[in-house]
Amino acid sequence: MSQFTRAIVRPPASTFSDGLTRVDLGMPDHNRALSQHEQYCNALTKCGLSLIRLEPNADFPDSTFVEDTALLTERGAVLTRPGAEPRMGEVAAIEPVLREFFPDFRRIEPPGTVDAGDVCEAGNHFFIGWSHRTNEIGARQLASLLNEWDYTSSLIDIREISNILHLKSGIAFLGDNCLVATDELVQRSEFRAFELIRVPAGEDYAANCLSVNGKVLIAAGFPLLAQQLKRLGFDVIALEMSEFQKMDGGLSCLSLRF
Ligand code: CIR
Repeated sequence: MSQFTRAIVRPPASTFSDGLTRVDLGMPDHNRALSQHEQYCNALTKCGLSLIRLEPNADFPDSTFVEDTALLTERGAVLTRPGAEPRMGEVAAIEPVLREFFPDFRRIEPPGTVDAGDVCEAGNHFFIGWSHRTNEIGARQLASLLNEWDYTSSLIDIREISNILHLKSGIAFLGDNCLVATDELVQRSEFRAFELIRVPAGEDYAANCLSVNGKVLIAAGFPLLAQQLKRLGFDVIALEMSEFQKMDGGLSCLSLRF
């Protein structure tokens, strides 16, 4: 599992509530979102990361979900091409930052689309979700870039799973061959080689947890999964995520770690 030293974050802009969402949980409160974002930043700092804090970008309501715009690995970085038209411009806004830290970054080219929320790193293997955002062409482009860097990958078709936006809305890799997965994903043969932690019924949103330098960030309000992880010896930090959940986003989406 990668050790991280830095993370790129961008607070939710004033236009946050104009972003895309498929869930029906009401309008997010901007001030509450800002405060939840700040707590998230504090948690990353507690995990030993120094933060690269970008300015809020009101032109792109979903731009706080920085994870979708790039895939950062120890061997190289890829600028993605988000699958939702209103989000495509976010990559131009992240490109200068990426260039600073990964001068030789690669790109997903049209007509490929990839949201990096669909990409789950599991050691030297990457699971790439084929979703309604990441298309097959984009997924295969990414697989071939990863292959150049001696990573393996597999494509996971999640188009029929209606309650998740991205692959990582339903799975998370916690290191040590351990994968958290929702009911729909836990039985998939692609994950057979892993020790699987099944997300308890009613707690699917918590599947998008985030392992950072030996700690696991998890959304607050999902006690069963939190207890299960603690019992297994994980050092859990619970964070309020209600306002981001309203906009279909989870913990991993709020940062780019490297
Ligand atoms: C969207 O629909 O694109 C945003 N409202 C949420 C993106 C969440 N990103 C992620 O799960 N990686």
